[in-house]
Amino acid sequence: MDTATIPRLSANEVAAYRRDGYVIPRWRLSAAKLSVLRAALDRLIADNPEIRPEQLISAHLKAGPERTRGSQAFLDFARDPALLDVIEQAIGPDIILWGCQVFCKPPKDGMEVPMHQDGRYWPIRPLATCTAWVALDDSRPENGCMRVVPGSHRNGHVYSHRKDTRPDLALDLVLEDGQVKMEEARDLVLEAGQLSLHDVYMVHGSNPNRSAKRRAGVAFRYMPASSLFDRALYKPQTRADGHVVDFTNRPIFLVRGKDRAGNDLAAGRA
Ligand SMILES: O=C(O)CCC(=O)C(=O)O
Repeated sequence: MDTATIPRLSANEVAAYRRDGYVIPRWRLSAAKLSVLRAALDRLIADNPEIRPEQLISAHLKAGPERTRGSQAFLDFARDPALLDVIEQAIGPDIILWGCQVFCKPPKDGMEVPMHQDGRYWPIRPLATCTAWVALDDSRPENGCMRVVPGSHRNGHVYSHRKDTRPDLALDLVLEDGQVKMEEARDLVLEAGQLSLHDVYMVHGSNPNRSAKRRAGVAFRYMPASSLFDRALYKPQTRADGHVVDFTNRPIFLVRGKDRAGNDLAAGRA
């Protein structure tokens, strides 16, 4: 089924997203769309040999403050009207695409993504985002699929995280123990071309990839344009491994509706 014919989320899917903080919708990308994104992934990896493939931040920007030499194909897909219809059901009609990260775990040494809440990292107030995580490879427990704690978003609370700069972690903030029932974590098993949606408060992460199969996904970050992408909240950061995050100068895109919060939509444009 092509994205042009993607049905909107069913009432049950919307209810599951609200209840659990994530959902795997029924639909999937067409083989053609998937192969465009997989080709973009191959180019992205070839063009960015100095960046770990789990840390390809701003993969949709050809050139940006975060060093990645990205691909227009990701930006084009992020604007697909049928995908936006789905996102609209999650966060409403005014939508800003503010991020796009590739998390590609190579075979054998794919990094762990420690359990975390996205909201701990992001300069969005009020805090809100729906991530569409598109599987570019089959994503299973053996190759480090995402793991989620259903319902952990429900009280809209950002739990405490500790800094952990081990080089084999793709992110450096880890949820402190004892706040969320980790024994309730579930694997998000996806075939290439399927996707999951998750809420900014939901606790999630993924194990290292020790298998012989690559596990790649691309995460598109959408916020309601009633929230502010507050560029002054966090200074640009370069981690010890050279991985750069710069919210100050990152371009963001109004992809549907109107900006309602005075967002700076011109910053970072060439
Ligand atoms: O790809 C992964 O394993 C983790 C992705 C993630 O943390 C995210 O999209 O917020």
